[in-house]
Amino acid sequence: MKSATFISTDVIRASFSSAMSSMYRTEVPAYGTLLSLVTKVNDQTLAASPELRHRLEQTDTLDRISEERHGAIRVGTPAELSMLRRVFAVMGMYPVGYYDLSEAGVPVHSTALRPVGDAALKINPFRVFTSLLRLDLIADAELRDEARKTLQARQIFTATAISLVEKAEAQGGLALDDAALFVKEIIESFRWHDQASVSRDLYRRLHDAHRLIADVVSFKGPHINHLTPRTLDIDAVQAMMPAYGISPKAVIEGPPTRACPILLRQTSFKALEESVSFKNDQGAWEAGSHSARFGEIEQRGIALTPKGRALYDRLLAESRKVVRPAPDGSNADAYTAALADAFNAFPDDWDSMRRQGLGYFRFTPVQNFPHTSLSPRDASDVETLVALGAVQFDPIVYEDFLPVSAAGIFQSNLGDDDSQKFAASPSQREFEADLGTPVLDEFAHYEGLQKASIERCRQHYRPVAL
Ligand code: OOG
Ligand code: NI
Repeated sequence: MKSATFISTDVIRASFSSAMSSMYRTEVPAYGTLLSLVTKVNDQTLAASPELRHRLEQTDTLDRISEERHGAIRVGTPAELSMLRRVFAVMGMYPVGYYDLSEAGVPVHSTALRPVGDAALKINPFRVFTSLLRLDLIADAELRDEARKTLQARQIFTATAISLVEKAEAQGGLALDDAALFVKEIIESFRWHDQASVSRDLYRRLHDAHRLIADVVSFKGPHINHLTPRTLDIDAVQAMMPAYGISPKAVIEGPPTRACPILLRQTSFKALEESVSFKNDQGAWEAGSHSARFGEIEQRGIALTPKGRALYDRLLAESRKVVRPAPDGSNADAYTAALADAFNAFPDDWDSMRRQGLGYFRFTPVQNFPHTSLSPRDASDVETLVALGAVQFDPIVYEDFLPVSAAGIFQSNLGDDDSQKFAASPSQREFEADLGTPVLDEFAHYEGLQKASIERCRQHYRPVAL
């Protein structure tokens, strides 16, 4: 009864996603350019492929494409991370997956805060790649202490935002006015601040330890560092970017171009050098610069099963043994060719992928199929239902991230001079303790979606008891 007056978490998330997008368009105009380019390419792709349009319409997912994006933020302390988890829960976003980036030379570990479940994803799939800085990976103890003290002294959320999170938790949701205020206040945490909160000297020392450490520690808050629209044809957008005045990174991360896209392909443009200022000993502001914010696009394909993912990982590793993409793009063509070559071993049609158990699918009853032609035995077996044309299957979209791609995106924005290496030290238990909850296992989640769709088909064709 009381809950009827609360705004749905999906609506709060959609409103937040749209507010973030307008803020970022104002802050980073190239993001706006990228958005128009993506919209144009998506429209062209849909016009050229009525079949794709039809499939997206049928699965009720056409509308989400143009709305779709992800963002990324980096926080500095366990307290910030756990508060973020509570903030995002108000918008129906929960931690899925654990990503250890230390292995790739980036001193963070991460999760995706995102909606789970079919209904929520259809309404708005906005997700945030959320990283926690690993101060334990800073070798210099003195610098580590200074960084920790600086982070402990900041408050990244407004007092109103915190009280609204507490209110939402206590009463189980937010009413209209509170929800609008919540979005307005939370946006403040992700805004860009060009006045650093550390001295130029400390900034330089943090930067020497790792550019990312300087980015997280030196500012008032965890500015959103990119927002990523989803394109239906990433090769086309990549090729058109230069004509729009944007220069993309050398190669697209992830799998090669395919008829049936798998997982995730991503590319980005380099972080911009931005003016910032540092306070000197006399209390006056002095000009400096920092590069943090960039643009990215992605194309999403089918979520793979552990078997499919193992095949993907193996083929990617094989191709990288032949050619490793150089950051300057000098061997981009050779890399693309080696990647395509390795992935010849990955079936490129939905039927084979389903039959070989490589990807997750959503099964739905075909409209107007005559129930009477089915025996109870046929009706209980989804493969038989598929063979008889009673059930159709559509790929379940991969909603998560890829550590190798994420590392490529991080690296393309860190510059090629970054020689610092960290020992690989995955630490999921510690991350979950800092977050305040375990992360959801992505495979279990996709498996659950597939199973539920099979169950709905069985129910649909269940013989009616006489
Ligand atoms: C996050 C990089 C990872 C992606 O799309 O894989 C990411 C960051 O730079 O903070 O966003
Ligand atoms: Ni990203």
